[in-house]
Amino acid sequence: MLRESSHSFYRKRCVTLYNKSMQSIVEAITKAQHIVVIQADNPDADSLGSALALEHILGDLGKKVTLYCGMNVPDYLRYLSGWDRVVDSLPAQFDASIIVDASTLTLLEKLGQSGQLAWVKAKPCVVLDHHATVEHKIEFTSLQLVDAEAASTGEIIYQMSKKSDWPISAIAADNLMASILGDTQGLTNDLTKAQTYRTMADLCELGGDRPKLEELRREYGKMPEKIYRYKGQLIAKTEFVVNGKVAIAHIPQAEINEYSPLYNPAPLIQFDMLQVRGVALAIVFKTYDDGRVTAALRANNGYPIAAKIAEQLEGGGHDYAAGFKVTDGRSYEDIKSACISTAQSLLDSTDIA
Ligand SMILES: [Mn+2]
Repeated sequence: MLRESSHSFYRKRCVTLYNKSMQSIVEAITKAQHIVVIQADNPDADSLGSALALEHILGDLGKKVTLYCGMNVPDYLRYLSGWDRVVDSLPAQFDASIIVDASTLTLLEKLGQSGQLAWVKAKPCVVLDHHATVEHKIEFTSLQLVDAEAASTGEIIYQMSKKSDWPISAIAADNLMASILGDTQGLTNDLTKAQTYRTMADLCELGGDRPKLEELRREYGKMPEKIYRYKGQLIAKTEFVVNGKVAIAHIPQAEINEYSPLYNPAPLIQFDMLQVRGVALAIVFKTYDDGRVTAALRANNGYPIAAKIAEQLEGGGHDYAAGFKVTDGRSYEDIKSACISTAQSLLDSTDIA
């Protein structure tokens, strides 16, 4: 009983704080005429969908909106029309900025390198994000709405627009849907809450068209026949080590040259590697003629070991998805053995559970 009421007191306090920060954010946006929407250096469907939705919503409010991202929009996201309006340099003049789907400085490196982060700091800057814990938190602005309960930044934008009576056109609804579907992997992962379905239902009523989005996404994900056959080759040479718990694929420079321009080879097979019975971890290595070795690590549910292995090789990431890049001349064989032995000891301790 006591726990119940102190919890509800805490919730109320959170909601009040949430509404207060939303209010000051809406005020800052209302005052600005030219707004820059900033995506971090790892654009995904949530950040791009959020940015495009804001472009439409704020544009319909009569504002000028510039979309910025320090990295190129990856090919697989180009089914979202408007991606080509994203530029990699800030305009000389703007009134305010909105950073979407990031609250860490680590992911704004490009902006830092270009010296343009100072321009952002000099004007009102809004942060809209849903990542609960981040390193190098943005501290130069207090206009932050970080809601870890939201499945995606698109959901936060939807709530804010609804509370502020901002118009959400059918195309803005499509973009918000894409942002939610991206982070929830099509409403299938545990970020998906009842509220997420409610938001999706509202977006449907506003004209969002999920079947059309899905069709476009699949169309852009299609591979040329040559890549389909290459996938077969990669599957045939996949190694299984540590009693079949670790799957390893290797892509040397010659294959990178031949196939990478057509399709990113790692995502081509990594999901399939994880679908092999008994596999806990899938590693895709790439080796380059200049001696560089990179790796993408993905782990199955129940084996939160990806980042721990990557960290051993000065990389990083999350429990289930991580990566590293070694440039100190160590051989591929050495790096592979180091990964296998770390994986082995981590899996030995995980298997107790
Ligand atoms: Mn996100």
